[in-house]
Amino acid sequence: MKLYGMAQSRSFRALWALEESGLAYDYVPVKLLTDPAAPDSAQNPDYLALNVQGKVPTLVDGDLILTESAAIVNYIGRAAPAANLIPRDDTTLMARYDELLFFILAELEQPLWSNGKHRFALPEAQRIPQMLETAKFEFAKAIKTLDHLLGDGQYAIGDTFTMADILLAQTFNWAIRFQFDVPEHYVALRERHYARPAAQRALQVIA
Ligand SMILES: N[C@@H](CCC(=O)N[C@@H](CS)C(=O)NCC(=O)O)C(=O)O
Repeated sequence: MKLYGMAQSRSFRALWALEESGLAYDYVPVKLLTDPAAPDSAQNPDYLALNVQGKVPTLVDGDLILTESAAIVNYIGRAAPAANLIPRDDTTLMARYDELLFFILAELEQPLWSNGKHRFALPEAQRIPQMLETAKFEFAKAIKTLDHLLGDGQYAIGDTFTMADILLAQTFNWAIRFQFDVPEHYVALRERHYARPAAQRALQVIA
C-alpha cells in the first residue's frame, strides 16, 4: 500500500492506522499550496490523477485508490482483521462505530475545517471572518453531543482500541492546535492515545 500525506493533516489518521495494523506500506509526503510543477505538489498532474481535489490523504493499493480518510482507515482495518481495529460480528457495536465515525466527520471536525477554510484555505474573496466565531459555537455544541455519545470507558466503542479512537484523538489534536476550547477529558483522551507506540512511530514518519 502507498499512502500520500502531509504532516499536520487528516492523513495522520491513515498513517497511524497503518502503524496499528502492522501492514507494510510506503509513505509519500505531499505538499499543499505549492507550484504544480513540483513533483511533490498536491496540484501536480500526476497527483491530481489519483486525487482529483488535490487533497490528502490518498491511499493506493493495487488498482484501488481511496481519497476519504474514514474510508481509508476502515479499509486498513478490514485488510488487517487480526489487529482488531474495527468492530466485527457484533451488529450493535458496528452500528455505534458507524454512528461515531459519521458524527466525527460531519459534526465534530466540521467547525475545525470551517475555521481553517475561513482563515487560510479558501481564496481570500470567499473567506467570511464571522465564521470563526460560528465555528467555535458549533464545536462547543458538538462536544456536548459527543459527551452524550461516549460512555465512561477507556475506548470509544466497546472495550478495545478502534479506528474511532484514532479519529477522535487526531481531531482533538487538531482542535488543540487551532486553539479551540477543548475540555480537559478530551485533552486527556488525546494524550492517552497519542502515547501508544503506533502513534509514536507514525509521528516519527512525519518528523
Ligand atoms: N473529507 C476528506 C477531507 C480531506 C481534506 O480536506 N484534506 C485537507 C488536509 S487535512 C486538504 O488536503 N486540504 C487541501 C485543500 O483543501 O486544497 C478526508 O477526510 O479525507
